[in-house]
Amino acid sequence: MKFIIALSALLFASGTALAAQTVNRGEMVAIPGGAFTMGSDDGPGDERPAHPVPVTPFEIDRLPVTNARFAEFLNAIGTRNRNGERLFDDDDPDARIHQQGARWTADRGFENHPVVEVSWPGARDYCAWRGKRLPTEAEWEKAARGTDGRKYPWGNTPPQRSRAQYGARFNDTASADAFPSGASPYGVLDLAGNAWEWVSSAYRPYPYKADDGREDPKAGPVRVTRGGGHDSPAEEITTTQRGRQLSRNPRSGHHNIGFRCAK
Ligand SMILES: [Ca+2]
Ligand SMILES: [Ca+2]
Repeated sequence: MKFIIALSALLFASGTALAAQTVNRGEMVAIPGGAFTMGSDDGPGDERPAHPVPVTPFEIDRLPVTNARFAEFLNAIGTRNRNGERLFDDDDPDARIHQQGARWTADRGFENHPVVEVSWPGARDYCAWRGKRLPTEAEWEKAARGTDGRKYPWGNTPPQRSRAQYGARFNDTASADAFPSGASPYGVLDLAGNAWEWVSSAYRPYPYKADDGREDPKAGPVRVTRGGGHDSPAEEITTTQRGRQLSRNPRSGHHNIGFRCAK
């Protein structure tokens, strides 16, 4: 009897701990400051070497920006900004937001999928419109892997389809909130797979240095994308992958690139 009481107390306690981890349903997640291990020693050349990088505390969106959320921006701002930069490839057959009458509306069934076909200026302007900004490459990676150098947001076990959308057909995106078991140590979702994610950083060799010009908004032209997409193979959805094989002209949108915001 004593054993049963002790066991149920234990189960209750672990259930409570689990609830505390998953109960935070806020839009943004606070990531503590401090150094973390960025890059890897055994991945592609552009991920090397693994090196400590400090970050200051920041918040990041729990989920990637969805088609429904981006439609609100298109209704307020349009598909080009004041400088004439193209924000969204509305004429691309891979876009999942269309005009119904005068209103931009997410395609039925795709409301909660990550938005794609947004250019890098479109991602930057969207975040500013929400009072946020794009995460840096270092911030994205810390939000994804924490401080223990893990290979995937959930740990080091190889990807399974229950944790992320990858290895799927062209344009076969999933709901942004479909993979709770793919959460990072901080509870950030859908980092691996589904849509690659624009970050603020220009694509430059490591070591990552925030003050060497790569965070200059005019630097570039090529920007880093992170996390891998729905049509990526398993080896591309690591926390360290920098999207080197990907076509990612920042002035255009792409069928497998979305983004999320930080502040
Ligand atoms: Ca992603
Ligand atoms: Ca396009």
